[in-house]
Amino acid sequence: MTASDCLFCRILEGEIPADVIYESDSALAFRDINPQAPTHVLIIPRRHITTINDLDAGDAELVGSLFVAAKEVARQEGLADDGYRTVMNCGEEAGQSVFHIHLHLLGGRLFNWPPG
Ligand code: DGP
Repeated sequence: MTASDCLFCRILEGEIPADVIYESDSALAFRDINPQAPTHVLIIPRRHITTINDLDAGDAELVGSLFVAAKEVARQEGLADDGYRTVMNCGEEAGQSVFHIHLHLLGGRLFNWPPG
């Protein structure tokens, strides 16, 4: 997959609009188009990585930066004290539909466990 085929690469390039709420050198966060909670934000790396299966040891810092971004977005959105969920789906059976890794940040309601 090239950047031009990837929806999230196109959002990163500004070719497709998104409601961006946080940016860092390595990550971008924007509101999910189909929210599953009052707050539903997607945090993506600026570099295209298709799935978790494609990660290398050298990507550890990049993946960590997604969680640092999640913490900051949760604070911005007022979720830090009550709690929130982070999820990264890998592959079709887990529900991954966009093949550029992304961390879902969901908050503002109660969540069940185990997830469906
Ligand atoms: P997943 O199913 O884990 O791959 O999550 C993909 C998410 O991406 C899903 O919750 C819907 C969201 N999404 C799909 N297309 C767009 C889009 O064009 N803009 C935004 N903001 N979100 C999108």
